Amino acid sequence: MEKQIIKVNGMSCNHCKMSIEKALKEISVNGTVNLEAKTVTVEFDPRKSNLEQIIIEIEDQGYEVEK
Ligand SMILES: [Cu+2]
Repeated sequence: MEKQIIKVNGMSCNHCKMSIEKALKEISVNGTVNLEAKTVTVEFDPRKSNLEQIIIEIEDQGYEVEK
């Protein structure tokens, strides 16, 4: 499993947290949102998912990923 911490802007409440975590789960990524730190910690199998795909998934939910 690969672990990465992504900086994400625009997450403000539990709804944001849940929608991102749910969207990531759908692409087999274990994501944990930290609202205070404005981060998403992701754990994934690099054979099944990749960071690019994860960023797209988060942006599709309407949030801005800091690159
Ligand atoms: Cu929200």
